[in-house]
Amino acid sequence: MSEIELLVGGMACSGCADAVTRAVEKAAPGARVSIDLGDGKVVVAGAPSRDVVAEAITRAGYDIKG
Ligand SMILES: [Cu+2]
Repeated sequence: MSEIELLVGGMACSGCADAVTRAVEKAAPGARVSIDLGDGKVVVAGAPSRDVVAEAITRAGYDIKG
């Protein structure tokens, strides 16, 4: 399965990264999430679609920048 890469704004600390990870894992069970806080980059493997991931992150309170 291909990787989905998003730029996410508003992640300030590891607590934010955890919240984003949990939100994505809940929306896409079995997905693997890795986050680069410095770049605001979220890489997700194993999610059904970019929309599912983006919606989960938005609902968790963070902005999709790209
Ligand atoms: Cu935080």
